[in-house]
Amino acid sequence: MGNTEALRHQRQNYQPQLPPVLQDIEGACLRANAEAPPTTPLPEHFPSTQGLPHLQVAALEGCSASKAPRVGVVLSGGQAAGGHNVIIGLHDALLRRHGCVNLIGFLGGPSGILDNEVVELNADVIAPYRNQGGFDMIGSGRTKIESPEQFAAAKKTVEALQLDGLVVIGGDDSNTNAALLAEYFKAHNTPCAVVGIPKTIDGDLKTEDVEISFGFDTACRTFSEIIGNIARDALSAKKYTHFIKLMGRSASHIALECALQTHANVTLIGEELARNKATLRDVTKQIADVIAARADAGKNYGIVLIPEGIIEFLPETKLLISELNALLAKESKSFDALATPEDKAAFVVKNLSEEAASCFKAIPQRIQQQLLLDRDPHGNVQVSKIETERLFIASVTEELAKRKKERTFSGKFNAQPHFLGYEGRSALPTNFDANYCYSLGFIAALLVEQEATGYIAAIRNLAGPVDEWQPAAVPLASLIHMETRKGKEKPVIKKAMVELEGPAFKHFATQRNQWEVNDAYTFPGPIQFFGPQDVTDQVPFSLALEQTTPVV
Ligand code: FBP
Repeated sequence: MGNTEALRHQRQNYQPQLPPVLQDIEGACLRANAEAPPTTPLPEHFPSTQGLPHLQVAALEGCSASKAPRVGVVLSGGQAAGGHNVIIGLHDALLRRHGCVNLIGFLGGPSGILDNEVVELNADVIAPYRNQGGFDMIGSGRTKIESPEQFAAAKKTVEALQLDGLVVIGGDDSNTNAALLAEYFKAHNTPCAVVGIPKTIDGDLKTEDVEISFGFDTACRTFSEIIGNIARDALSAKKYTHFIKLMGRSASHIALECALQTHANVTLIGEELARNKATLRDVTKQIADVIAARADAGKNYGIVLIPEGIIEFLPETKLLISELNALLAKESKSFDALATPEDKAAFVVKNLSEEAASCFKAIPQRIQQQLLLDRDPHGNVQVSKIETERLFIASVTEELAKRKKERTFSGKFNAQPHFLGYEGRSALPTNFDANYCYSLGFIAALLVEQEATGYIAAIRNLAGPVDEWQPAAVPLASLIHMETRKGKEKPVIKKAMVELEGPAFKHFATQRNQWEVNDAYTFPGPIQFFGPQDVTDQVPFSLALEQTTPVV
């Protein structure tokens, strides 16, 4: 019988690559980066942690380890491949610098901090997770540490555990939390350094200094493999147009990266549609035009990529969602008391503005129900659960039927819906994510040991070979700006959206016309761990383009 775990075991033996300055972790130090002056846009929110310098990891004469720190680590939010390697990097760096490790993991995400639920992370516990996907070593969660009581509970826990450092592995919101916790601990004389690590498959935690979040590469490569397989099937069967929704929340980074990797016929980019003030009707027409042009060329098949957050960008669906959120928050009692889905639909139609109600009535019943029933604990529409791929299949079917009647479309249209998300979040990390995460763990170990609180670990020049990576740390407070969240102004890390003037989008924009009717699909195949380096050690195409490396 074969060994179904053979690859997993081989991966456990992979030794992640480190940039030179981290290879010699025993002699590594942090020093201020003179070229990046300290900036704190909102000093009033960070009186104790404002004005911190940007840091670089360097090998300095006479640099040596100080006392072995006691460190807690937490995984926060959705899974992203490589999280285990951050923890293992942290462990290995502490061991190499101090000869011993005092590392504990908070169970189930930030709630583990509030409830002081922990597990000791020693060499035996972490060993099975080397270079493995998922967050199952300690679990994750979406609890936010926001209220004064929660901050006080976090302080109580780190004091009870005598932690010198807390490493928060999370996305924009979790790193905002890390910035606020660092400030709170400093202001309350709790000597625990809080360090953030950029995690999320969505790719929306990104700045000039934080080039990419981990997990994005593995997720996009997994999705692109599947899209390539579907494209090959479409080319063979020649009878389906596949509508593929891709996870990624509001930003369309994943859709853009997958488009660059697979050359799908149509890829919607939410940020572009918003800039063009495109309506549902415009997008339907755009997709139908490509399907009709392909049909004229004898191609009754194709691939359409749809980012998860698209309906937040189209004016009428955006208005509908915001009115629904407000209405159902205000009228939750009367709404919940209604017995049937039909009664609920009638109730909202009666209470929405004319514009929002007509948008609601125009969308398929199945999607109407999702808008009304799949709501988060705050009562808001769960945008990620809306089957936009089916929404567009319905609207394009209608449009093409109309064109058929008018004799402007004579092709065939058979659609297949897909949703890619969970398939890519916990896959075996690519070499890029495995190396990146292991290195981030090393940087976090240095930051905690040197009491550098309020920083996010980062690496510059990530599109280059690992030998040329430049480990660094960026003050979290320098990334914070004010934003309206649930009707209140809050200091938060800004979500990075697709930059329409950036090289990745511009490259896509110059190529996409050729991908519409030509069958220019590329077939990336599965992530590879063995073989030539140009196959195993690829970097995300959008990152390469941003760092002016050509992609093919
Ligand atoms: P994070 O922002 O926490 O990294 O979440 C990533 C993500 O995969 C999103 O793309 C997606 O919308 C969301 O998680 C789904 O999360 P859940 O499975 O908890 O509903």
